[in-house]
Amino acid sequence: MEYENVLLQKEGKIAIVTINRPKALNALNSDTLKELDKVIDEISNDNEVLAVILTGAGEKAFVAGADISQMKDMNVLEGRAFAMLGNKIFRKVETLEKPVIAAVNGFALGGGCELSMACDIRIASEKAKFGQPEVTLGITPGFGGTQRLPRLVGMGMAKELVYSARTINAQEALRVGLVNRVVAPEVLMDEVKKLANEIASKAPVAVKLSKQAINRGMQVDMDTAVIIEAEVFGECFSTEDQTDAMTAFVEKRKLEGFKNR
Ligand code: DAK
Repeated sequence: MEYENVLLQKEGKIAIVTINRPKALNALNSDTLKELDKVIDEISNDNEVLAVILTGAGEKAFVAGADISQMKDMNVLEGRAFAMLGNKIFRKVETLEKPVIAAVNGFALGGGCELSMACDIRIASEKAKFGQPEVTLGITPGFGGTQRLPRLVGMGMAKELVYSARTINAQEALRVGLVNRVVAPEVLMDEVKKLANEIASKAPVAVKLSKQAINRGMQVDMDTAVIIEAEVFGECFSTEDQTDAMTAFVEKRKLEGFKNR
């Protein structure tokens, strides 16, 4: 399918999704969110894709936030509808049955920082900048910032960042645990593709179920969490991949590849 504000490319087992409004620093308006929704559905239904990379077009921005010029004149109902739309899509990214890596190439502010946090892993270029500037605009973070940021960096740091609206650079984001790694801008996509391919070479069902177990387990108490882990662990034994991989190990031979999706 053709999209205007979002690019979808496939490279082998990897899908690369690029938010493509570089003139507006890839700000998320409703049209872009709706396209992103469709792109995620397309990827979800594509059995060939085993890992996803999400990035922003151009040199400057990952996503500089929700589109302020569109939000400016929203009334209460429109604001709520916009928040519901964004939240639905970000949750879709978070629960997609394939790992999603954010390649943060520049500004990740407001809704952009929130979009990166809905991804499983964040790799930042040295030029990346993160922040939740909403309170400078008279609003609270609306796409999960008050919820995912404290889960990632802890409540104290999240409160400091949200209340002060301060923008932090990639090294500080690394220090507080917002990103996994910081790399030079010119190698960002290569590094992210390397990681995506590494993940895509593993048993897809086991990766998918690991994501599910981590996501579900983080929302509940430890007693419930270990039951979730046992459930998904058990499910792995319904796959040929588990039998094939363990047999190959015992027979001291290399497995040719995984079959199950
Ligand atoms: N929205 C719309 N346009 C944006 C934009 C944004 N978020 N960010 C940048 N642009 C546009 C600029 O208006 C400019 O357009 P032209 O003037 O060229 O037409 C173009 O991108 C280039 O930007 P600048 O000229 O400003 O570039 P600079 O290098 O000087 O500055 C900057 C870069 C990232 C520091 C600056 O653009 C900036 O401060 N941008 C705004 C960043 C920001 O505040 N982002 C957070 C937005 S608030 C909710 C749902 C969602 C949200 C909240 C509530 N509910 C419904 C409850 C989420 C909110 C947000 O994300």
